[in-house]
Amino acid sequence: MTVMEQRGAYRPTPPPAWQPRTDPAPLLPDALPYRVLGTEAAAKADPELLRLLHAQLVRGRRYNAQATALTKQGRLAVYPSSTGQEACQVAAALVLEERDWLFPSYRDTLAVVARGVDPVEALTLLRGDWHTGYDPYAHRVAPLSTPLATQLPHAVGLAHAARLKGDDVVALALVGDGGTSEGDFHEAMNFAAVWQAPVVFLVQNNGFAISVPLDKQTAAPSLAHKAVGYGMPGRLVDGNDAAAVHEVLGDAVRHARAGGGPTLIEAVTYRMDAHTNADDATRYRGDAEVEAWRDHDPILLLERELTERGLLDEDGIRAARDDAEAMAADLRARMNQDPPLDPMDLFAHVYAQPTTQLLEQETQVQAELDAEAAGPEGAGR
Ligand SMILES: Cc1ncc(C[n+]2csc(CCOP(=O)(O)OP(=O)(O)O)c2C)c(N)n1
Repeated sequence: MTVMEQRGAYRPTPPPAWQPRTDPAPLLPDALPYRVLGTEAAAKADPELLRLLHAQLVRGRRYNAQATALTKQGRLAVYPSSTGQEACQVAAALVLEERDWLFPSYRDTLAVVARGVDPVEALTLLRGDWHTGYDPYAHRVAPLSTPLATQLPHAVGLAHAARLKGDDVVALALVGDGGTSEGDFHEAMNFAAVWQAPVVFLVQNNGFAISVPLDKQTAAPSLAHKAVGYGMPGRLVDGNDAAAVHEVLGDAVRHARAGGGPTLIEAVTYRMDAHTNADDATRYRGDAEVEAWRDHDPILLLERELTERGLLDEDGIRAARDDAEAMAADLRARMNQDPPLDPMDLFAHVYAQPTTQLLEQETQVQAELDAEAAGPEGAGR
């Protein structure tokens, strides 16, 4: 038979033994972000939880405002505000058990504080005083990560290790929309799904990676859809609806704890302030866009639900604001004190076994400090 005759006889058949490995349908996110507030689902929400969320949102908003003010007074080097994203921040902290771990990015100071870290300690890194600034083990909160998405593989590693050891621990990792374009995001997703690690990824899609809008960042139908390619469920939630974020995160944490593996959640929200106090957001977005989000403010949505259902009155709102003011006053007072700093601390906790170069630098800095302490007389000797 000639080659041409063979070709004529060829009938395409599927590759042997091929079949879909997983049915993708159950992994797909809903078409629209899941909502609770203002819908029938709100009737099922626990009133106590809603009131707690409200108090924490009000506190969180005040914390963001105070920290931003501290940058203007030169007390903080930089602050990436999460104003507008408080529902994600607070829900992330509240869904975790004490034994669980939170892996935040630089934007997530509020989640760190809501988890119980001292508000001043949570700002130490941003003040430029100290690595991390708090003890990660005390509240099981990893350091605020400035390199994008590097916290994600760390979260997967911790979750996987906990599972191997038989510890009933879940890791929750926070990342921005821009962070999902990083290689670390891919590696974390893949390992998490292959190992079925007890980890939950919360993407706060706040619209921008500094000045880069989402549509210049990804061609995916939604960030939640990215989950399907890795073989884990993707969920899409209204990130300004605190009750919805709390519910979706809670489901994912329980799923992970029960051995069901990871979930990727995209919370659709908006960064109301500039990227940081050092950024001018008017250069890349218009007022109309920002104004449209004011009607979908997380505190507004929750207050409306609570007051319409008679679960919160003026006194309750005032109490939440008073509590937030007291927290802000304390933060202001303590941040205005100059902490005693030892420059030699810079060299501590960098490596378990310091490198030769680090030891050389340490000796050099110590010598400079000694010369300074000795004054002009000692300097020449
Ligand atoms: C690996 C890495 N690349 C670049 C940067 C510079 N950088 C800091 S913030 C940022 C944008 C991140 O946007 P997104 O992930 O959406 O988070 P958001 O700031 O909106 O919370 C970039 C590119 C960085 N910190 N780390």
